[in-house]
Amino acid sequence: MANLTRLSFSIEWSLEKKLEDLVRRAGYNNRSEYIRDLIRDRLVEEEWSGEDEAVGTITLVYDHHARGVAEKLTDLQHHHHDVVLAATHVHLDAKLCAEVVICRGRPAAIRAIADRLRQQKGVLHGTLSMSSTGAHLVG
Ligand code: NI
Repeated sequence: MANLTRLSFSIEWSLEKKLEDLVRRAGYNNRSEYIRDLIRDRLVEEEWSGEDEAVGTITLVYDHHARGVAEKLTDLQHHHHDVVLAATHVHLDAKLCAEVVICRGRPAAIRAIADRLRQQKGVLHGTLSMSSTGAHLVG
């Protein structure tokens, strides 16, 4: 890996034990890798809490027998076609469906779409996972 620098810092002994547990449980080979990823996670958080563009994945589980729910979810996605990039539908069983909606845009816009989708009657569960477009993570 290019451009590595070696850091030295102090933490409480008890905190170091917890760090070792976290590194081991997460399956990392060493602390450096783990801490690098922690920093990247934090940078991603900072990025999508601002005005920058983000990538968001909305996962919905719904009962397609609920009156009009499938049409309503599709209508909402068409209404926000500038932010919604793609959607994948999975028939989980005879009654339940999962839909994964991938978005790209301002974090506030993605959050608003996720909220509208999961508020619909018939939607049993909805999650939003936000990530970076990666622009600030390279170089
Ligand atoms: Ni279905």
